[in-house]
Amino acid sequence: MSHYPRASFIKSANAPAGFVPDEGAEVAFAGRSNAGKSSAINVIVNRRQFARTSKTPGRTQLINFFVLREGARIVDLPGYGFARVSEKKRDHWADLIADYFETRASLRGLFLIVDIRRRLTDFDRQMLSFAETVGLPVHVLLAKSDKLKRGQAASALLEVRRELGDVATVQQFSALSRQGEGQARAKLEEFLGLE
Ligand SMILES: Nc1nc2c(ncn2[C@@H]2O[C@H](COP(=O)(O)OP(=O)(O)O)[C@@H](O)[C@H]2O)c(=O)[nH]1
Ligand SMILES: [Mg+2]
Repeated sequence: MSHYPRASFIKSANAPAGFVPDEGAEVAFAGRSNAGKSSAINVIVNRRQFARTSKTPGRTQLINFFVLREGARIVDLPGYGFARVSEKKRDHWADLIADYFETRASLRGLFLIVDIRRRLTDFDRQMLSFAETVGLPVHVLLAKSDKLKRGQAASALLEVRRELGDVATVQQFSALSRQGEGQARAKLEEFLGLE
């Protein structure tokens, strides 16, 4: 059973004119390509194939809007691997994301999905800086925690938590074992003001 039985895709946008009306509350999900963002969204919403998962990095260049419940949305932001993208595309991406963060009154929080094996990348630091500029709270999912031994995963969590300090909260997460599912959903609902 889905936690959000009426959840559905609304639309994609590659420019602010295509954003859905700026009402209610929404939480944005971001992550470097292949970090596990689509898989995390599927687990949190508890629906297979809700946000499409892809083994091909960098395919999704659009901002995707989903409704969870009336007036509560999640927004799947495009991510990429830095090396794979042209400067022109990267500039378009940065403009689009900056525009989104700066203009969205309904934006309540950012979920940043990070591959636990890579720790924070330049992509993640850029997303944290977009959020900080507008005073947006951030929650970091250290995804694919099943890929590390328990002790290594615990060290990664401590390391990233130390680096983030007060900038963001952070937890381990696995779409495979569903570790951290409840904690992630609780944080999402806190950001959205649902209960
Ligand atoms: N072992 C493991 N693999 C994962 C996990 N989450 C995602 N993956 C795999 O990592 C790849 C990228 O996942 P995806 O969700 O499409 O990443 P996205 O590009 O960030 O949306 C896919 O092959 C997934 O099956 C996880 O928690 N554990
Ligand atoms: Mg994806």
